[in-house]
Amino acid sequence: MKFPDNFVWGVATASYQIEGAVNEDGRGESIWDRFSHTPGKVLNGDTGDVACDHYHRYKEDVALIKELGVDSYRFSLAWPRIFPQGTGEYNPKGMDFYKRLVDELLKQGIKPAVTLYHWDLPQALEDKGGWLNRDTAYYFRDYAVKVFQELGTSIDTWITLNEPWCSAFLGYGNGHHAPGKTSETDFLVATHNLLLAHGLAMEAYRDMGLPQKIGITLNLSPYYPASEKPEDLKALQRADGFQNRIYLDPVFKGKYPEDLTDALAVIEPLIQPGDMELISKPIDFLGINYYTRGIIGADKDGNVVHHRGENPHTAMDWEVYPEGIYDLLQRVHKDYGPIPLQITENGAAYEDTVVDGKVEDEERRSYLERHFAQCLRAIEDGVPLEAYFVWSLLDNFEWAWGYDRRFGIIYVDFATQERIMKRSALWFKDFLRTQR
Ligand code: IFM
Repeated sequence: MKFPDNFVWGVATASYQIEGAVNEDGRGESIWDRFSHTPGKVLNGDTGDVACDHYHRYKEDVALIKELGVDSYRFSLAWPRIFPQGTGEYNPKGMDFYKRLVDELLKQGIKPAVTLYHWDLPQALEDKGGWLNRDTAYYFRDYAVKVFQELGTSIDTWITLNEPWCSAFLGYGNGHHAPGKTSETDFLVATHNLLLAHGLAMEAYRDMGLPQKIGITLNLSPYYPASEKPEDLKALQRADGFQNRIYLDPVFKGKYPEDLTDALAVIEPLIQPGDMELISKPIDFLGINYYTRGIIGADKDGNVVHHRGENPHTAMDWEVYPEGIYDLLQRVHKDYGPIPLQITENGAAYEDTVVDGKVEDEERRSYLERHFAQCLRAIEDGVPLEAYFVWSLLDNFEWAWGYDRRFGIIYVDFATQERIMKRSALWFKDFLRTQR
C-alpha cells in the first residue's frame, strides 16, 4: 500500500475519555461527570475522574505519538475547563493545559487537530436546558471564539463538533449517553441546535480570517438493504435519513431531508431566518467516523430493523466490514462532493490481554490494515481523501461502557497507568515508515 505523499496520518482521542483531573485548575463539572457518577449509567460504575491521567502525563503521551511517527494528533478540548460554567467567566488555567499540549506537539513536529466539542458539555449549561436550549449554540460560538483567539494559528485543523448524532440521539433520544434524556422530539431539537452551534462557530471563524482548515465530523454508516423488497428499501431510506442525511443535507444543501416528514414537523418551527445559511456555510473538509455498516430491513409494521451481518464482530458487537468505508467515501463524494474528506476516526475494540509484557492484538491490526486498503482503493478511484486518524491512541473511557471496551493501539493499565504499545501500534509504526 502506498498512499499519496501528502496524505496525513494521525491518531485520535477525546478530552473526557483520557484527561482525568476533573477537579483541577478550576475545571467545571461536565454532563459526563454528572452522568458517570449517577449509579447505573456506566458499566461497572466507571467514571472519567482519572481516565488515562493524560492531564498529567501528556508529555509521555506526546512522546508515544512521536514514536509512532504520525503526522497529526486529533484531540478535543473540554469546554468546562475553559468556561467552567459554559459561559461567563473564562478560566485561563484550563486553557493553559491545551497551550502546553499544543507547544509539546509542535516541538515534536506533530500537527494539532482540535475538536471543539466531543460531548463534555458544561453541566451548568445542561441545567439551562443543554442542547434543547437554543442559547447553548450561542454560548458555543463564544467559547469557540475564545479558543480561536487563544490557540489561533498554532492549530493545523479545526473540527467544530464530533458526531452530533451521538450528542443528540444517544444524549437526548435514547438516553444511553449524558445527559440521559429520552425523547424522540428532544433528539430532533438537539440536532438543530447542535447544527446551529456548528454554523455559528463557522461564521465566527471565517469572520476572524483564520487560515487553517475547519470542518465538522459526522459518524456515518453505509446502509445496505436486507432485501430488494419495497418495504425493506423504504426502511433503508428512513434509517439513512435519520443517521446520515439529517446531518449531511443541512451542512451541504442547507435543508433537512424532505422525506423525513415527521422530523420536519418538529424541526421546521425551530428554524429561524438565517439558520440554514449558517449551518451550510462552506466547510474546508468533512470528517467521517466509520466503524461498521448497517443492514436494514422492515418489520411487519414497516419499522426499521437492523439485521446482523455475517462477518466477525468486534467487542462492541460491531461487524467488521472494511468495504463499508469504501462505499461510504464514494457515496459522500458522489452525493455531497466535491469536498475533501478525512477519516477522523476508525478502529476497533477487542478484549486485549497482556502476556509477558506484550499485547498481541492481531484482530485490531488486521482491522486497520483492511480499512487502510479500502481507503487507498477509494483514493485510487478518485475520492479526495486527505487524512486518516486511528481511533484510538490509548485505551480509554468508552462512555457508557466505561473501561470495559479497549479501542487503543496503546494498552493502558488503569491501575498503574503503564502504557504498552500493542502489536497494532508497532505494525502501524512500521507501516508509516513505508509511507515516507
Ligand atoms: O469512543 C468513541 C468516540 O468518542 C466517538 N466515536 C466512536 C468511538 C468508539 O465508540
